[in-house]
Amino acid sequence: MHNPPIDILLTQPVPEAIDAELVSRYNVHRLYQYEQPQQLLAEVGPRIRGVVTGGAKGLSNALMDQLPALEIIAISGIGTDAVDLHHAAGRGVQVTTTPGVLTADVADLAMGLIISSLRRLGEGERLVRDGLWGTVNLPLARKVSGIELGIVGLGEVGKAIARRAAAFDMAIAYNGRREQPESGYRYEPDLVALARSVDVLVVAASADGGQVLVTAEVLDALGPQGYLINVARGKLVDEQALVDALREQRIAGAGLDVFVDEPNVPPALRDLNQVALQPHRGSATLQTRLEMGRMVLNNLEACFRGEAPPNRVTGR
Ligand code: 8YV
Repeated sequence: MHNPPIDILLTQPVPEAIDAELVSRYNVHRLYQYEQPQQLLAEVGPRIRGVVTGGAKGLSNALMDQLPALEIIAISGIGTDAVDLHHAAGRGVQVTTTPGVLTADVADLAMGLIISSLRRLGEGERLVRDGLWGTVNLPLARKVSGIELGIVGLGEVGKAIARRAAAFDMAIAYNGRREQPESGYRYEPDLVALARSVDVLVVAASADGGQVLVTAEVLDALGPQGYLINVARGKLVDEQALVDALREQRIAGAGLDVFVDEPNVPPALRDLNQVALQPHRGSATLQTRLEMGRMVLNNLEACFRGEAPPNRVTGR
């Protein structure tokens, strides 16, 4: 335990072992346990020196400004789009992430969503669970191996998806801010053209730019035999356009782990059989969340020792 004690705020749960380690070092306040968070913030807000949050959860400017002693926002994740980095820098607050350790998990889930949506695994499971096997015939599915795969964003996660896809004999192309000839994959600078040329489009891009990448035009280019997979951020896709394209069968299906307004998923998406759905589970394995938690601990400790945290995105 630091002396004098250091107060930190958790905006979402962390694995038990990480929570226990945090408790052994700091005064831990769990904001997510309060139905009236302002009650906690009024009491401890002025003392909070560190926040632990998720990539999707982030930290609003309003909440950041209720923490005058804040020194670090330690994100358990890689996305920084839910933190205003400019505002944090203006406050002298360091922001850290947990790069590298969740790449495999997110890529694995992307492959899972590709297989689940093309092979209609959800529909098959529901049919068996509902006791309808033998009375209801499931339509034939879409072959996975050998498809044309388009990756939106060939970052670490995008490259990991490509490596996995190659093992399924997929032909791989990508779109992104810059060409990466060393990758050996086909680069398509125009996202609409990429969508038109592939069977499955996987969104693996950073949302730090803030813009919608997958528009109605991209979805129409993907076409009635095409599938959209998203393991990045819901805000990268025009969600209403996606719902309309699915409903009107202008695309064949989707596999989605992220949504615009989590945890609120549009009923239209939940009702569609040809959509595989997951509640933002990209990095949600015990092994990976423990590794992320250990990186969070290292970032916090470095900051409170007055050193540059190893995974600093911005800061002093
Ligand atoms: C996080 C994420 O792991 O890494 C990110 O940016 O969105 C997630 O996969 C999740 O927010 C838990 O911290």
